[in-house]
Amino acid sequence: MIPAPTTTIPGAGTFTLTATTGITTPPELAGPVARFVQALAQDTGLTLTGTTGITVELAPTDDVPPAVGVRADGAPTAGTAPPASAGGAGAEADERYGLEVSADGVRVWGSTAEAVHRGLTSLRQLVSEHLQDGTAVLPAARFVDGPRFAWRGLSLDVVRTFHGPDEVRRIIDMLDLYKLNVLHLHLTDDQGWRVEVPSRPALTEVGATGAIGDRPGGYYTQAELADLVAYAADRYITIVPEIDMPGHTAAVFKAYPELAPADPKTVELGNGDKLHLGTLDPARDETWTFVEDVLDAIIPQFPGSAYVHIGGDETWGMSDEDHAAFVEKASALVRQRGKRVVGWQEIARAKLDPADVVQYWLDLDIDTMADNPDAPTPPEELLPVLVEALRKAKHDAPKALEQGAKLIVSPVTWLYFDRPHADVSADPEQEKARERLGLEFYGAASIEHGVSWDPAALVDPDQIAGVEAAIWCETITNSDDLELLLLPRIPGLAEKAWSHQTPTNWPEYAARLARQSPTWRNRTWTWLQSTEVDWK
Ligand code: TNX
Repeated sequence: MIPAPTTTIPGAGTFTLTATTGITTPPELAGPVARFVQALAQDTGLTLTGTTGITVELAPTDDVPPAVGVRADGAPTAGTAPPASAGGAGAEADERYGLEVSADGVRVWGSTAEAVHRGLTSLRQLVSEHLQDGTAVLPAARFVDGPRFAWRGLSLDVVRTFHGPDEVRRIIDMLDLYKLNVLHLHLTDDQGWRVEVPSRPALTEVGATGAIGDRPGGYYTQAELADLVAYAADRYITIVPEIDMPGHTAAVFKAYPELAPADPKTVELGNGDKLHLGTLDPARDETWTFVEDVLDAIIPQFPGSAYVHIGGDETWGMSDEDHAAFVEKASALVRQRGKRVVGWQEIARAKLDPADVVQYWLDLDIDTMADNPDAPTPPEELLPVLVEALRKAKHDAPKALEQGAKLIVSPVTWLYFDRPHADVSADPEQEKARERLGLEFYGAASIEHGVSWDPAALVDPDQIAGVEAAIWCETITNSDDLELLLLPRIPGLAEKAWSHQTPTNWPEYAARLARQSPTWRNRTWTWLQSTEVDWK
């Protein structure tokens, strides 16, 4: 199984699961059970039609430690008091479950429907691993399991390449299979605006038309987003919206030129892409009318998220004072609307509230990265603007912690899935795609590299809000490209975010990873067929 369960106790005997197996369930668990049956059929082709064999029930499992960090839906994790700030969902969200296979049958339990859902996800993986000709002979065992971190996410860039709702649902399915519970949608950036704001129609009519180069633009209608939010919520995944401000706003300026600086400059990056230097101006009233219009339209579309991500990153050319003024006012507007603030680490240069969450991404030390074998290799000549950004970034995480905020761990070195793959594909066609995918200046990273770290070695676990990977789509042109960079990296993310088992033993992990491929094949997910893994 991936992520590895907290405890596994082998038993005696086996249970044989076939299409004539069925599930006994109390009515409160009918939803998770129906979705399990459907997902198992998609994973394996096996449709359960019987009435007995698997029993699910609501029963507490507190014999593994509760998760550390915060939840994106604002619910307190097991064992923590509800946070005082507004926006919390109230009810405790305990994800810990038990799963027992014995000669008599399979039992899955947990104190919440969410916990039972996570346990049934483990059962999907067990069945897939043991299935042969429509029969899964499951070895008896008792698993008691729970997450290490409460926020386990993926940040998805839907701007540089627009990914439509069908593709986003495939990504949600991947997150679900690996017990990840946050999809952070990067909805706005220089190249496009991807979400409807009815009071600001030009954002979608004008701002959504582009992407990088001549790739098609696009945006999610309110109805499409509502469907995605519900699809994710059915799988206990929270979609957290990001509105990136005050930088990365060229699409806003295209739609509403009156918000743009007098002379917005760009810097060519030499790879067909460019940095946009213009930012929203905190000194102008029209900036704040705009931000309020956007927040008032976006927040109701994500009722399950206790957080709004305000971006705050890479405000090229903006003074520190203006950046801080912008972040503080935008954050206040978010809090006034009952939501908590999350932002990229640059927001730590402003005054934070201890309930804010800061996403730590720039783990690169400009002075030592050239000698660090794990870190991306800096190009010979970094643009001066990037050197300056890296020098400042060093102080962000300490500043966040000094202010009492927690960190989402998203280091470029370990969790930027737009690093090229170092592993070679066994498939010649795929090998061609691999060679053009990922940002060259990051340097390539192997699948083994992706599991050879520990979040707790970077940040004290008590100060970790969660663990989140990021996929940026500058080099990605379609959904095959996207999936090729995501898989097999997503399971590695889950191993770090959910599993308590650390360090990861590569041969043991690679064997578990190999057993995932039948499900991926059945799901038609594209994955890097690395020659380092003995795929089934
Ligand atoms: C930095 S990470 C960015 C993105 C780029 C990414 C490429 C962050 C907060 N900003 O705008 O797409 O690098 O990896």
